[in-house]
Amino acid sequence: MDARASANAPKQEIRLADYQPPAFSIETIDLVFRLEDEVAVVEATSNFKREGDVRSLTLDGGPYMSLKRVALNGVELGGNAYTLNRESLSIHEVPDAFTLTVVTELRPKENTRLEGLYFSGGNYCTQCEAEGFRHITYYLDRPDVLARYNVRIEADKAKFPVLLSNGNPGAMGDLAGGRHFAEWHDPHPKPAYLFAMVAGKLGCLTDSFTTASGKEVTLNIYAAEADLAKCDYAMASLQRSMKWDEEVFGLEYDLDVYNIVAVSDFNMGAMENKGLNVFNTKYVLASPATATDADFDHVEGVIGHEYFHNWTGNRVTCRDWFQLSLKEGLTVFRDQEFSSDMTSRAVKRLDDVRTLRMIQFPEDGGPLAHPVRPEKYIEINNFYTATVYNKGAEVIRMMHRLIGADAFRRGMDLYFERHDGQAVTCEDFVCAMEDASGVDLKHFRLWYSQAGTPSLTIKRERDGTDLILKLEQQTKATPGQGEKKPLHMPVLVGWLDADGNEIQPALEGEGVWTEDGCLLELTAAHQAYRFRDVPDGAVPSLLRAFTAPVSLDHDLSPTELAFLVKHDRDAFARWEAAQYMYGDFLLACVAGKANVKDVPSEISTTFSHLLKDTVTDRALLAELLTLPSEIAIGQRMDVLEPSKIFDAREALLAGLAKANSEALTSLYMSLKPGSYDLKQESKAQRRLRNALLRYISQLPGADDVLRAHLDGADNMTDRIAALAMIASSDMADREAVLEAFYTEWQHDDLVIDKWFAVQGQSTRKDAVARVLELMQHPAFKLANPNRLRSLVTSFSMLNQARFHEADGSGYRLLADTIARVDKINPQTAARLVAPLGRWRRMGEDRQVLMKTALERLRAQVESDDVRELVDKSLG
Ligand code: B3K
Ligand code: ZN
Repeated sequence: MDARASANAPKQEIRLADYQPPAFSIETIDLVFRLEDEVAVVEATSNFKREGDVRSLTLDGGPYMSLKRVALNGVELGGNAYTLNRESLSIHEVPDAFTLTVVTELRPKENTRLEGLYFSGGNYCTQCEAEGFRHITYYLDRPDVLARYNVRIEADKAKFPVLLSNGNPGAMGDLAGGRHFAEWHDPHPKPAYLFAMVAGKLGCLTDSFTTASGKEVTLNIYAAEADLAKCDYAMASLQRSMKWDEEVFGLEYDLDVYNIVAVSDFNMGAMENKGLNVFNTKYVLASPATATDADFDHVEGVIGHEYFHNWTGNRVTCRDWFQLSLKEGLTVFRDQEFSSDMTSRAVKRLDDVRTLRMIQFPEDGGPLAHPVRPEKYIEINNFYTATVYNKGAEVIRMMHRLIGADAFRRGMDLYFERHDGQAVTCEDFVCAMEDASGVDLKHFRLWYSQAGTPSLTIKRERDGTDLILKLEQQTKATPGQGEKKPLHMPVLVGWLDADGNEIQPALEGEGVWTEDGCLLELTAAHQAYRFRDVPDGAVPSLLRAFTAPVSLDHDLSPTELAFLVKHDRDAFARWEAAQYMYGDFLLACVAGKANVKDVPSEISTTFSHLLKDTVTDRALLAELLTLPSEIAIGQRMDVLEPSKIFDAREALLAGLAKANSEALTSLYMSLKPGSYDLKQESKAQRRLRNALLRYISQLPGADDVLRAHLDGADNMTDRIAALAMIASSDMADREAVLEAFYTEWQHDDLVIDKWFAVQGQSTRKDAVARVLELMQHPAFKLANPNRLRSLVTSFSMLNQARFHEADGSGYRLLADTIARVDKINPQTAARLVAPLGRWRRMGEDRQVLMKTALERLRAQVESDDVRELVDKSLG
């Protein structure tokens, strides 16, 4: 009974409009896993109840498992009682209520897709979201079928001493032949995508957390024995997350134990399986010697994210996968808030906005654009996107801003009161917010269904003593959505008088002054706001805190931008003003309208002023001194010219370095690190010192400074900052330095990932050849997603100048790699496609080269995952 042989027809498109509730419900499922050397036998016994008007039961399945047995109410079914296809098993006639036993056989060691049950580093683990469970057994693999799970795992005791599944532990004991078993019971009904099972030889770090209501929860982090020393930060982050969710949202943990397992082969960051999170090692393991400050922050953020899913995702889940942002947008919002409270709110906000602009804006402006709640898909795994996650979080953030923090909390309470234990829709969430706040969000809902980044233009008009802000919004057509409507968005603005003091001129019209500024609610395509008695020389601070995910255009002059960089009390707006100030000049240089050697006085004065600033938080200062990324600059151009952008940016960097060499060097010297710790101030100091190093790397004698920075470092943040600059430099012993780094760290996968990444991002002219050469390196593993991304994604997403090499070699490299990875791991291959799809943004020559690469790839594609994205990219 092997379904593998049947035809492999491309998957059909699935539409939100076609949603039908399930025809059967499942009360409980008992799963027995018998893990052998080469195979895993899975016996699944479920209690079904008919809910709809159908006679037959159709279960989801997949081509990689063999069906061994089917029994209904204990009676084995013959082949004529069911139909087995590549992707389903249909039992022809079933009673209203019955028990079905399905036995399947799997080959986890052959599973390189890392979906379903697979083997990583000698351990068995699972990944079921979105549709991995159907590769373990035939089942109703959809998020609106919630069942209670009882799991029994049997395996060799010496090879797999640790046996884990969801929920609370039950019986365990020895079996004949050196084997043992463990049972797990999850009292909370859940969809199959939240199922998890792990069997392995793992070390364990144990601690505990006492909930607000006094229940003690055991916390375990499982990892390879040698990595246990690197799990402390993850454990502390978990405890902080649990406390934060109680304090901020009144949400407590609901099982006796919370288990986390770190595995090194993982498609994504981590997975929120009920009571048993499976994590990519990248987001668990961290030590000062091996992890950067950013890594520590990511560990805290992802640990928090998965923990917060326990309520937003697990207790209340999604009705169907179109509602993915219901859990992901909301949980990203929650993890962002958590990190803001743990670190610096101001810097966290600009980091998040930068990510949004680097990844989501290009997605929204290209062939893969889709709404936060998509309307159709072929492969759901292709929709775990920055739009669903990050723009989804911005949508939640806008609601939070529009109804206010207190009403938002009441809305969350109401949401859980209404929907605990249910599978619901984005609409249900918005309704709870509406009902709790009394605010009408009818128009606001459009953010869920309309794709594309709106452009917002704000212009000023003087009228006597009044100042009118004229707002205009517009969203360009996206694939399949020609007509766009104006959106309902919060726009926070402030006013500064000529001395830089915050003023609050009276507003005539819709809007209200709050602590942070004046909150305008834009709902129409054009809207004007009249501010009374605005003194001469006053400057508006626009879109403070980035209250809406839009691309902003305004009429602020370079002098006004420089003024805002100096005086605005809104950290985000200060940074934004700096970005515009540098960016406007760089764009003029690229367009040939300015000479990069003639740095405008606003920029040079502001830059040297910042170098003397002793008040501003150092992490923010680092960001104010950093030029906008090539991607950010490119987004403001109609036709992208990567090499011109790169050259202009490098030249401005060098120019600023030269003009401020003394100030840069003395500030750098004054920031000599003390003994290493992870306090906010210390992290901020490293961030500033490394930002300065980037300028200093342009000065004569830089080689010695870079080498000293690297050799003198007692932490990975400083080490990798220097190594990245060395990898892009012409330093004579560059190769020797890189080689020595490799030799020193070759035992540590996550550090070697960084070693690949800095070379993937090297802006040296030989970058493409280098990446190709590194793909032959013994430590490069195409099948390991972390390793693959460290080299190839670093190159294709971040190394703009070299990826867009005029001879098309960067495009060929990427397309060939995708074709190879497609045969191993389609999900991960699909995540590499996006950069090639942006050909419409390029000049004609590059358009041709990119399309040729895509077409070549199209001819080799085997998976639905990659095919869906390549087809959309070709348009
Ligand atoms: N929910 C998982 C993502 C699963 C991805 C499936 N392709 C991680 C997260 O967002 O928390
Ligand atoms: Zn998530």
